[in-house]
Amino acid sequence: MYACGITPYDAAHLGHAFTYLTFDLANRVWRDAGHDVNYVQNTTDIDDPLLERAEATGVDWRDLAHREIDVFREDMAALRIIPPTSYVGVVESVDLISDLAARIRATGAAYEIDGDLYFSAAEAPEFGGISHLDRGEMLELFGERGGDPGRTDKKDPLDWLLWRAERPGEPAWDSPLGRGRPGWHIECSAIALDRLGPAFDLNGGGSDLIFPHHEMGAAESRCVTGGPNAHNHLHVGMVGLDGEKMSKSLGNLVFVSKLREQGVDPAVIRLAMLDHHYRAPWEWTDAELPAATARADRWRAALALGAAPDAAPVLAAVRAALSEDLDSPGALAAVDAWADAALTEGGTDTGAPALVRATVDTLLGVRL
Ligand code: 5CA
Ligand code: ZN
Repeated sequence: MYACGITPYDAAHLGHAFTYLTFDLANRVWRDAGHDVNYVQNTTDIDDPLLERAEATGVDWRDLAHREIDVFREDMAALRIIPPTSYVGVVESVDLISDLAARIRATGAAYEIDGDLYFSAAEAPEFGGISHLDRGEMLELFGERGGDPGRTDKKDPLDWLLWRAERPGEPAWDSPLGRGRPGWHIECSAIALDRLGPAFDLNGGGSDLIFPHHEMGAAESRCVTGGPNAHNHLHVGMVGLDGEKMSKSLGNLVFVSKLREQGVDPAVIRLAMLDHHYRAPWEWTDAELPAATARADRWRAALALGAAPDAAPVLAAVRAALSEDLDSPGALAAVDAWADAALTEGGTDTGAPALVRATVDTLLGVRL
């Protein structure tokens, strides 16, 4: 599977964490089923927002990226998110990305404007098949999410950049397309194609990436393979704060690293996120941490008992919930029911606490 990784110009917020938690659940379910999971995640270590933040704060863009990548990986480890099989940066992949851009150009689906290479949306069969938006919605989202619908010398406002010719003061690399740097979408289609091949099992990220990112990336991949990039797409609902999507550009952020600094137990942060189903957007509020802390306390008390009700049904219920579209709230409810019964009615199974502990640790990633 492939999950779109961070653009490392700021620390990871709860929205990022929720997206990677969702992929972590998929990873755990597959591993539990005995599969060998090849999980690839990119790092957008060169892009406009990173260069802008580096410029604004007087830091070298490479130093900024390295610093934020380190914090991100510490946060993910604290949240017990199993690392991908490979993290792949864009800077280390420039050759492979420019190679895909050159292959696309060779098919005739791309054209040049002053050294910038554009994918022609008119040359993308099945364009729209992932996002199902009308053209007006596409144009609006394209403008909001890194596209350039206002560039008037393109054939179609929706045509997107594959390769950006060198600009003064911007980093650039030599390539068959001239000196420049990759456009955004092609980094993911090139890295996924290289590491996972065509038609891998699961591609995704947050729902803000459905359009344009995943639609355009899929078109690039289809252009050279003739088929879908992935059999399934997973998009995680946006986590919001105060009525807005939590986003680095809006600045309404709750950082995982800040919560950790404040002494919040990462298992509690994880439990708070698990109480939301990945498909639905939700809001982080001040009620999240107290509720998750109370749940962790109840579970810990039940796990500390010498004997408790039989735990085999808990394991079965957690597996069943997760296999039903990663229903993490349903999985928590199954453990709640067991903990409540253990604490109020007691039980006779001396092995039960250990089995529940292992279930919660392995399948939900919560170590208590
Ligand atoms: N580097 C690109 C993907 S190639 C990117 O979108 N980076 S990011 O840092 O902006 O986001 C990293 C991941 O977190 C993406 O999968 C994105 O969809 C997801 N994400 C961003 N904001 C939120 C949010 N508020 N709620 C849930 N997921 C989010
Ligand atoms: Zn991506």
